[in-house]
Amino acid sequence: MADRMEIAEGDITKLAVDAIVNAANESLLGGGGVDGAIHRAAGPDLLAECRTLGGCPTGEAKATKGYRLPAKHVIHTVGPVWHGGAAGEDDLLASCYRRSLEEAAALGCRTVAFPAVSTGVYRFPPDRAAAIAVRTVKAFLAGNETVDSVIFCCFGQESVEAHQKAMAEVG
Ligand code: AR6
Repeated sequence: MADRMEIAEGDITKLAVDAIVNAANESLLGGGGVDGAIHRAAGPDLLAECRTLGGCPTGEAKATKGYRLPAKHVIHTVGPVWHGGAAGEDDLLASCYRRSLEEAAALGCRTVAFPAVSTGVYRFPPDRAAAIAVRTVKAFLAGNETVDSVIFCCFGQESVEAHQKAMAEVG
């Protein structure tokens, strides 16, 4: 399984994969962080398609095309805001990864890249988030043959180290 999961550092908007995942908010109408970067790189047609989706609940995922991105599709997921860990945050974050992969598989995507959902503006602790991400992706890949490989696209060294640690423990 470890050979189907990989850590990369850098800007997810540059990756020529079948699908990149966006860490969006419930409106799906754009924002800062990776969401802002994806909308800037994809161009205005992405926002136009997002407007037709009617938002997205936390823990869920919805797909659009990639427009000007090198990625064919964008899977928009809404991570939980961190409220201390007793408000269902772990399960909601796991659901983001699982539901995003289900959407990607339904579109026939073989390569999927994730940012570290919820670990920016939404303040989810990076180590805890990385452990959930790696564990959930590993479990999904074990039961799915459409998605071949998943890239954890980390922005900054702290995120890289959190995912390396999680891979060593779980992967
Ligand atoms: N490529 C890869 N990762 C990135 C990039 C990039 N270009 N830019 C930032 N990151 P965040 P959240 C990392 O805040 O915590 C938005 O306004 C970043 O360093 O983007 O889920 C939405 O509209 C961090 O590790 O998402 C929502 O309102 C990770 O991506 C809200 O923020 C996630 O940080 C969602 O907050």
